[in-house]
Amino acid sequence: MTLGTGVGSDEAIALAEEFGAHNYHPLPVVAATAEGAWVTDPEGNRYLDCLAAYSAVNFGHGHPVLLAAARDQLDRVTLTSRAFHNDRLGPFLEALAKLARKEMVLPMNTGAEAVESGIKIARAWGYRVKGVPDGRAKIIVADGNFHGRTTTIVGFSSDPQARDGFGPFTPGFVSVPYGDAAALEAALDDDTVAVLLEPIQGEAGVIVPPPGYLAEVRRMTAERNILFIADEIQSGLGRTGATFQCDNDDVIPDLYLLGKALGGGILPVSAVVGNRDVLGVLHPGEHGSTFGGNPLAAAVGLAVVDLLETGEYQARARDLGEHLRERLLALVGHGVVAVRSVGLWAGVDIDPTLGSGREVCERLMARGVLAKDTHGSTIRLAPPLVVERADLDLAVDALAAVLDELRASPAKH
Ligand code: IF1
Repeated sequence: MTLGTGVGSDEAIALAEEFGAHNYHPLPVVAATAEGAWVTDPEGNRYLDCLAAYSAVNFGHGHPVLLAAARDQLDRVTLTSRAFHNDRLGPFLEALAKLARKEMVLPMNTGAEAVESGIKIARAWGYRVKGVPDGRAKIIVADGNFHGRTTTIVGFSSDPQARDGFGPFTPGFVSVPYGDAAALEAALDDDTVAVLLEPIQGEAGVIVPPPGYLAEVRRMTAERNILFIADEIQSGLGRTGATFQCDNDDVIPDLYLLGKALGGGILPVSAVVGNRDVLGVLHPGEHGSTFGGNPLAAAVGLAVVDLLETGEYQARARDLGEHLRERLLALVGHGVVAVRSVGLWAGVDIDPTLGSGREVCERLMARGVLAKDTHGSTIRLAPPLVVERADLDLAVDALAAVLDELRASPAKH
């Protein structure tokens, strides 16, 4: 028996397998409906979502306020392109700029587009404001970065799986060890226009830099008239217990790159947020996007900003994140090697002799919990910020049970 009008799980998987490019290896679970932190498959089985679409579903599946904003706008106007104005974009841009304590917003769609836009803006600013000779702009990035999947972005990735086979790549990027302020400072020179960093590296395994690192990056870039660009596409919008992860370090970057949760888990919405002295370098016709700033995205984005202005989701991430951290730390020595967490975002290193992250996630799925491995034996836990405390306990209890299972009989690698 299947719910609604979708196909059953087996058919859904078979069709995706036959007709879809194999650029993913999904867990064998099929979402048919979802609400809050829970996903239901076509046969009615329920799973606790501890991935939240890599932090794009911070406000939970089917948030009533966000759905209402989307439903209302669907009956008004959804897309005209930026060749004309619409009555939703201005209020969204104003609200987002104020949330970030900045002056201007460039609205885009996906995270990678925001990153690419940030790169173009930094280069244009370097040539037109800083005075770097044309073609010489250099951007410093960090080893272990993940900023998206375009050929320019994977070109400065240190992950062979992300970059091999996709060259030739865009020049003008230098990668330094993440968290090493001295190495970063040594890489800065007169042609450096920006430093692009994730305040916490997500795909690398929720890697939290040493205390003071971001403040050091802010100091050295400000001293040298270099832009500090914070990629908060995954770390931002409540996930780490603050509006932006940079807030937790009392750091204000020149540009915030935002995405994922900005679209409320409904549609792609991303943005570059900064001040006029940087974003003002763009002139009409120099950059754009068919869907960027469309009225449907703006209506949902404004509703997301309104939710963030309450501070409720940031507080939940802080308070519940403390509980999650305590529970996970109790597993260290019982199959867990290390835990890194800020707010409701945790990287958990499993003892590799017990099994891979994938193996652990497959067994969690069998216990009704959905999570995603990053690399090797690290799993990432990032439930929607609306998750209940009891559900967090359910997830950690399931992880403990899986680890007990594996310790009793380690998975065959
Ligand atoms: C996939 C990873 C996470 C991001 C940061 C920019 C982007 C992302 C910090 C690009 C996107 C997504 C992409 C998705 C899986 C997921 C991911 F595993 F790929 F690395 F979250 F860690 N900056 N991350 O995390 O945003 O263009 O996707 O909207 O590509 O498999 P996007």
